[in-house]
Amino acid sequence: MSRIFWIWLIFMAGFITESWGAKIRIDIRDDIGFKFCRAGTNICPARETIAVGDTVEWVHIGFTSHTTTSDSGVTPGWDSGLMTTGSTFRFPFSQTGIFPYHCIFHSEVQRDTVYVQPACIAKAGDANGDGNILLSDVVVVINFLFKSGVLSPLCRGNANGDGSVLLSDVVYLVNFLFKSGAAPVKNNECCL
Ligand SMILES: [Ca+2]
Ligand SMILES: [Ca+2]
Repeated sequence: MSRIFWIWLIFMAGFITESWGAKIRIDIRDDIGFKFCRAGTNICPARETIAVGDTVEWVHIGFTSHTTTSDSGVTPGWDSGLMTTGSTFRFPFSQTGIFPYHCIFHSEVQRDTVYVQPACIAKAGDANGDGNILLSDVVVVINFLFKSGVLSPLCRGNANGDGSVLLSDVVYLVNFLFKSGAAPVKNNECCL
């Protein structure tokens, strides 16, 4: 393999890592009180719900000094340090969870929370990952349960959304396919 190919591959890998997830902007304001707001709106606090891998970018569009600082005990945490008009701070969220934060100068009133959900990478019930829910998916779940077959991610087989993959999911899928039963329930990263 040529050296140029490897350099290209490493470059592309870096590019893909860099572009993983969306960027969500939150405005830091003090014109309507000390607040964190959804970008370009008066929805404050922003209370943004994002997916794992997304990055929040705080943009200071106020006049006085602020920070975006995770509450004590929040892991992984962040602290922008002092921000002034026009400055920005980015933090990538790599774990699911609830992340409360505040401005250290106005912590009584300037508070917000980022809610991080699993990234959607699969579809519940589509056990073989081909995009459709068919009898072949039932077979995959049966193989997983009784023949050490592979099911990845596990939520693909959790058709009834109760948190585990059991025979009841096979029954659920069969009912969906042949008896007009309810559709598989979105769960965890199977939320497509
Ligand atoms: Ca399928
Ligand atoms: Ca289940």
